Amino acid sequence: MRLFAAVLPPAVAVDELAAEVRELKQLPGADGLRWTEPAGWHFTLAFMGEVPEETVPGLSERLARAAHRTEPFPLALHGGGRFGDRALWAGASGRLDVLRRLAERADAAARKAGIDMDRHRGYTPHLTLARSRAAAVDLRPFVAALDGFEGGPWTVGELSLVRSHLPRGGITGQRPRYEEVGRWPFGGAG
Ligand code: 2AM
Repeated sequence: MRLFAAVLPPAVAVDELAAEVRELKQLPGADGLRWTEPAGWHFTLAFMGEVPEETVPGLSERLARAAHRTEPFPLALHGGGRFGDRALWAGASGRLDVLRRLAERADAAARKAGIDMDRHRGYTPHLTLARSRAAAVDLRPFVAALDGFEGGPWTVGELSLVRSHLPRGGITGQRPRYEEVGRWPFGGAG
């Protein structure tokens, strides 16, 4: 099954961002983008790709340990950015250092569970809002519009393992469906 570890924002944060995204969708070019659904919004920590069923218990055990070693930390949705003209995303503020450490721990957990992880080129905390369709859309005005966006902070207290169900037959416009298959609380501070 296709899996990734993630931090899921709480409903209040999702609602704030959804209101912001409604504004973004009024901008020229918005129709040329494939927007992600609020119900699936997440900050990816480590993408594992296809993982055999028998690997999941060991992976879960190691992710539980990674979570236990992490202290709860504040995070807020903040501004945005883009990956070239391919993807538009919302960024974060708060303890990005702890988020980054958590991403490293999730990556290490997956490796120790025997999953062949890509060598990552630096971790960019991001929540993907839209991807371009075939024709490139200039994403700069969208990033500029997100510039002043600051959601309310929340305390991240758990790590999630999410399964991605890809759309059948790659039908254009269809999005993957995400299903949380595991969740582990962080350990105490320190
Ligand atoms: P993205 O949002 O930047 O596309 C589920 O696919 C999540 O895993 C997405 O948030 C996606 O990031 C992330 N991811 C990281 N590497 C990936 C890869 N090689 N293929 C698909 N998704 C990947």
